[in-house]
Amino acid sequence: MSPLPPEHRESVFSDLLSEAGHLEDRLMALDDVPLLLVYTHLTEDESFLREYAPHIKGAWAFEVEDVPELKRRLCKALVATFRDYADSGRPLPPAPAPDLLQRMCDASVGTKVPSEYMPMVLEELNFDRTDAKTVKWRQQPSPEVLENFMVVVIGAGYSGLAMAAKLKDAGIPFTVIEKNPDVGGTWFENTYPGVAVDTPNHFYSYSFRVKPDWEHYFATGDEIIDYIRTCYHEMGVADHMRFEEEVVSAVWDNDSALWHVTVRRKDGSQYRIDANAVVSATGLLNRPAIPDFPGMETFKGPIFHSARWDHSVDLAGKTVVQVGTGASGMQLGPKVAEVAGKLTIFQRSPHWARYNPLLYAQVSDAVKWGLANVPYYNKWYRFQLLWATSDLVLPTLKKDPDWPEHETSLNAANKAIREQLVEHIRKQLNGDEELIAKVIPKFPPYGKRMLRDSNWYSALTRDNVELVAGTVERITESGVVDRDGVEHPADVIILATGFKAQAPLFPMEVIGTNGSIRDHWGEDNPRAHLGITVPEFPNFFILYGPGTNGGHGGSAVYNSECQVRYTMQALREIIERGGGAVDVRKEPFEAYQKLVDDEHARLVWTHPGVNNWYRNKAGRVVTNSPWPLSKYRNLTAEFDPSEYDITPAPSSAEAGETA
Ligand code: N01
Repeated sequence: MSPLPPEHRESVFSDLLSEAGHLEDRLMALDDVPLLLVYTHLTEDESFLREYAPHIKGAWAFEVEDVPELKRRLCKALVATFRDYADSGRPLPPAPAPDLLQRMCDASVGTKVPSEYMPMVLEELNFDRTDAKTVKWRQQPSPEVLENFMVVVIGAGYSGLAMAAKLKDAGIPFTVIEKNPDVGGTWFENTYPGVAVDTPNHFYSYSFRVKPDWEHYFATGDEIIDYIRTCYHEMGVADHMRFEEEVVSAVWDNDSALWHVTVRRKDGSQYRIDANAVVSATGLLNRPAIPDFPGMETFKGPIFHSARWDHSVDLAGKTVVQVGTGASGMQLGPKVAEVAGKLTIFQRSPHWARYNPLLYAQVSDAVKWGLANVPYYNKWYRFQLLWATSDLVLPTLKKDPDWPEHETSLNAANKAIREQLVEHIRKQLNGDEELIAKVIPKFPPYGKRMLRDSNWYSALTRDNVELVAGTVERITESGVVDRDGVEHPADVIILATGFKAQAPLFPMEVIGTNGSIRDHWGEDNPRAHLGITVPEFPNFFILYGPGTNGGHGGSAVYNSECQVRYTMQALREIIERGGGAVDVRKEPFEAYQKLVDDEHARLVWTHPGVNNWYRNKAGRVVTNSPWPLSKYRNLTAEFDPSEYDITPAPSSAEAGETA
């Protein structure tokens, strides 16, 4: 079991003080800002906040100036505060009052945090332990009503498991169908060398299962999958899982108000579950996009996609060609370069990548101790990350219509980011002008997903690495031909070519009251109300659905928790009415699409100089959310029944299973 968070331990202060003379030194090893916020929170004394403010240049720990004397005084004051709490037996305070909270947030990240952000901060950090993200019954339904209800969840990745946890807490019967033999979704499937998160894991994790002892700030794939498995076991949902089974289709039956969900077992046989509601948690990036290069079938060696890594292929000493330089390509390329004899990388177009000194840093035992033992430290650290990785960036992604350098940047702040990125590239590539010219994108920063420099640029300077600009012309028996007709020999070809992100739910057949979801969405135009519901698909909910990918940053886990809460509220609405169906009306649905499209028109992903996987053939951004996290949170915080047609349950409907 995970250890109890410090806020839940009655003897927390006396335990800390039993560290005797060491406590102050132990605190000195922690990050300044979370300590500062803990102190301000526990005492309401803002003097340290004021003293520190000029030294805090940004929201990352490395953006705080080194001020050892000030920190020593802060740590002494904290020890005295802990003693005071221990002696008086006072409980921990609830959330800071609104004005103080605002000042704490502003000072701690070195900039003004919009006041709209505060409800989200309070909810996420859950100081008063109200757990506002958990949906509670307004009228407890009878056991019979609950017993006769059934939800099918498709997928056991991050989102599907969050849904499972909340369904279990509410006592709603459910079954999770997972095509893989284990939980984890994308983190189960992506096992390429170097796979890791690029969002800090202390934030890219469930708000209701905070882990204080992460080994890294940016966890490796192994560490993430371990976390997901631990959560899964602690959630106690194993009895609800069906692994190695795949949903083939879901067909809505109006008469019974049930979804007929056809499931295929590993042996190919099929069975049907009749469910009141279906929650799709199939993810966005799980169907590899395999290019159809001429001659591909003639290649004699192994060829595989980054998300289907063939671990039986030993790359040591081999001549490898890698196609693609997106998030996967940038992580795996430097690792392959370490073992391959030669690595040739095909870069169709360059990506931007930001340097972060914490990317490969290990969390020290001292910091792990602080996260596990100092009350509220973990929470304030999470706030810093929440801000640093998400909404801080979004304003820099808005097009300034009067900006003269609009081809390469969007506004002054975006240009400043561009200059930082270029400077970093120049430093890394040691004045190799030819290479520098190849890797600097012409489009503004963030036009494609902003990547992290995972030793990418330094790998490009290795003697055994060659970067080929442009796409693949064709593949031969023994190599890959570039646009200039030059053949690059290959023993192995790795396709880091991304995913079919514009056809969510594929290849499932989903049929609502008026045809298939494919007819509604066409080949590449998925749309959903708040990214979750689609008119004429009653009681069908999508997690990580259209228009919910966080292009500017943030955490997909955060967004999916918002969607889970909304879905739980919709289910509450249905169940408390004794069953039936909710179907989003076309007017609010269309109004929301317009809001999203109008906002995207102002943002970087519709910049004419960018090609990215966010836009469909018609140029519409279909995958990304244009909203700050706080706005998406506000939009989804309350399920609004007036936006839905609600029909009562037919008298004879019965959920169940048929062979
Ligand atoms: O895929 P991508 P990815 N010929 O689509 C190129 C998440 N993720 O798997 O840029 C030649 O970004 C394509 O070229 P271009 C994250 O959300 C997260 O890397 O389109 N080249 C590009 O270089 C990410 O955004 C992590 O011109 C072709 C590359 O292949 C998303 O997954 C790690 C081509 C595809 O890049 C997808 O990332 C990994 C062709 N026909 C992934 N087709 C984390 O760190 C495509 N390309 C959390």
